[in-house]
Amino acid sequence: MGMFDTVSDATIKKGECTDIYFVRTEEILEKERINPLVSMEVTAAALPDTWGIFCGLSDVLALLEGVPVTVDAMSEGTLFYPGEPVLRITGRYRDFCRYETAILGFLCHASGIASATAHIMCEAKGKPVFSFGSRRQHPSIAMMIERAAWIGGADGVSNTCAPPGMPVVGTMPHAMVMCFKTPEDAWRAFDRDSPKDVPRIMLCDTYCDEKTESLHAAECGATAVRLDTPRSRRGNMRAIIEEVRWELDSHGYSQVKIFLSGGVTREDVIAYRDCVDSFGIGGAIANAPVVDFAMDIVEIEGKPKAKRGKKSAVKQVYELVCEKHRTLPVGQAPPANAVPLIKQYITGGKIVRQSDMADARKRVLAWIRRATDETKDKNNKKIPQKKQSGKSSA
Ligand code: PCP
Repeated sequence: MGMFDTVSDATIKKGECTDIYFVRTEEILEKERINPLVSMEVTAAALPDTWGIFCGLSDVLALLEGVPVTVDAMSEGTLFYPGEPVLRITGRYRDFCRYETAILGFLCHASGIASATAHIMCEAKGKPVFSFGSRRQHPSIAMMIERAAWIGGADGVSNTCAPPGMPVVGTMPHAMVMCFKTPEDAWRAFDRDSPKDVPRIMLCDTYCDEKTESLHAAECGATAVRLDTPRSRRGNMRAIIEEVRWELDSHGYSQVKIFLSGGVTREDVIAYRDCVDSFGIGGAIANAPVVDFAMDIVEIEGKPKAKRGKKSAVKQVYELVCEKHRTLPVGQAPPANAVPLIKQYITGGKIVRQSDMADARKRVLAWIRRATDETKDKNNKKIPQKKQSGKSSA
């Protein structure tokens, strides 16, 4: 037993963090001398949104390295739709049956966080969003949360245990403000003592009205004010934000930005993206609903076979230029210019391709850009065109 209520890496790697029915299945199949060659695919029958972002493969590769199986998968950061296989394992069933629990756990959780982040980023329309939610989950998985949020397109993360390669950012807690005699003392100390590259974002809701504290913070050198207004005080958050903006502008602080945090949801991002400069989001990222992936046999001894509700045969998913993805059985010719999305990552227990976090993020950022441009185009098309009649209707 470790110090905390967590399962060790070694236990997970041995396949000992599993559902009991897999252990019993292994024993029964062994006694009966049954160990068929199977292909199993991971799919989500439904998603909370129209699309999801595939994430968590790097942990699956670490788990299955050395297990005599072949693993084909979409790259991390790939957009997927319900029903599409995102990962396939081929091997003797008894050799990997006990790993299903951990495999699904890795993929369901990380993909849930990456998907929620990507949807939020699409709605933010270019306004920076930071992942502040590692405190909403067990600390032992903070690295996974921040990695998935980064792959999903977040502009930075707050936990110091984030994997290398992403900005670790933060402002100041209410507790720090309260350790000083006045908020002004706290803001001045923050400005005095913080490294030069730390943005001077001052928390402005500890004791007084946001407008009053924001003006005082601006006088103390704030480059941005963080509004983390408690629920009990949020009569009309938009009115509060607009009032803060108005007063900052009219007192000569138009360069001071507004940073919103505290229970911010995707709906809040849509509601306030026009009047807020950046967002700090905790629960809506870290507590995102998991993707309901399932892992099912689709072939036994090279022959298509599936339970009801699932499509048999090993499949490839293709990206097409002018339509959504298309899923076809492996071996069936794809349409011209179709790009296969499933690649081999493990061959006979050996990792033959690594999953790269930076590449995964690039894929998601390209999609967010595309989705944002498509919305812009749609909105532009909605603007009624003036008739070229030569007459003006004043
Ligand atoms: C925390 C942090 C962010 C919150 C949590 C993000 O606020 O400062 O604003 O998580 P959420 O989106 O799930 O709310 P507090 O709990 O007020 O903590 P502190 O006073 O330390 O800022």
